[in-house]
Amino acid sequence: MKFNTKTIHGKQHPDKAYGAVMPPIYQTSTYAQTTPGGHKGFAYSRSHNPTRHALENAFASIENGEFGLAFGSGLAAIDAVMKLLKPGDEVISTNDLYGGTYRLFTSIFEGFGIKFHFVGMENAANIENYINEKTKLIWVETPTNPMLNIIDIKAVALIAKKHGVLLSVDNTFATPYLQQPLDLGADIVMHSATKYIGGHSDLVMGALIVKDKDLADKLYFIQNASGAICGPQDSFLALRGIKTLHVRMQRHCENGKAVAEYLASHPKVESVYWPGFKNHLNHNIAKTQMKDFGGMLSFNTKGNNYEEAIKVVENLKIFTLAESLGGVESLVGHPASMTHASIPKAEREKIGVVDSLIRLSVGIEDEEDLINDLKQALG
Ligand code: P1T
Repeated sequence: MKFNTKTIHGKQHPDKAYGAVMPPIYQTSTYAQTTPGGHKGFAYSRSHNPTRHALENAFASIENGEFGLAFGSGLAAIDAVMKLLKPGDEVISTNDLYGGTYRLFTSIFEGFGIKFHFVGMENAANIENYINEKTKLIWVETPTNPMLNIIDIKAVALIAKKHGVLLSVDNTFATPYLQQPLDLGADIVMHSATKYIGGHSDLVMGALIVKDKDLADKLYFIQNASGAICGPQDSFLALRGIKTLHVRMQRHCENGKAVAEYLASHPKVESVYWPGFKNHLNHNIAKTQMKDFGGMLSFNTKGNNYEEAIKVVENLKIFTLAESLGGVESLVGHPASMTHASIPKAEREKIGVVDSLIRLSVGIEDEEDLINDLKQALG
């Protein structure tokens, strides 16, 4: 089965009870047993729920994995991965990543004795400088949030394998429509399904997908033991979102390209960060590992002026000023004060998240309307 067909049919079957084509929302916490342990595979909804189960199968299918796990948020999914570790273990992470992931690593897991190295991975070989016998996990976000850096997943996977270290890839920005990290050698794929997977800004959810049974068992144990699952209603919405992922992504990519090119040609714009540009540092890697370049981009106005940036984000009318990304509607964000505010200023400025940076999640509206909106806001 090819990707577009998988989004609709992958590991999906009509419901056993009445043949419903979409799995019903099994809004139940528990299931009748005929004798202790005598149930139909579902005992309690933290452990298993049929609607969530259908979604978890869809996650596995679209990422070319064997096992999918759904969580109450992207951060809950990351939290589960970190619980594979023990005090004293070390993690090597991309230095440009979602502010909430950075906060979880530094404010929660550092306190539990796990050490994090935040490293520029645009040249994958740099990772080797930080590997030692305590290294247990490499955490990669690509494209990165918000600088749209590209990391060579295949090259990082070779390093991870060589040293017997797990590789987890946050695939939120790309989605499996653009890249499938398990096929490139990653052990775990993670999603904030809140974003493109859900696609309609109406749910908060996380996902993990793996191929290996032992790893799946460990993560399932954590999912059930810690309990950060998502509910059946949200599972239904995410499953519905997946069925149109490929058509939405195609339009996000087309509009992303049009907006990136418009901004790059605008006299008031200083720099545009988008992996589709030939002069993007890892454009050639993006071209090889991704099908297209996505709908996310960031930019600075001339003079890198904070007040100017705030004026632009306030003036936009179709782009809504809001946290999050990946929905059908275009959003604009100011990373320094919003999504990345939990990263200390000195740290975020080292990687380009300056006070004048503006991030766009380009939606699937008409391209001309989006460009006209940017024109009036910059004017
Ligand atoms: O918000 P949540 O579903 O918990 O997902 C966290 C997360 C993880 N990874 C990436 C790459 C993300 O972008 C996010 C969430 N990001 C935003 C809310 C944002 O506006 O960037």
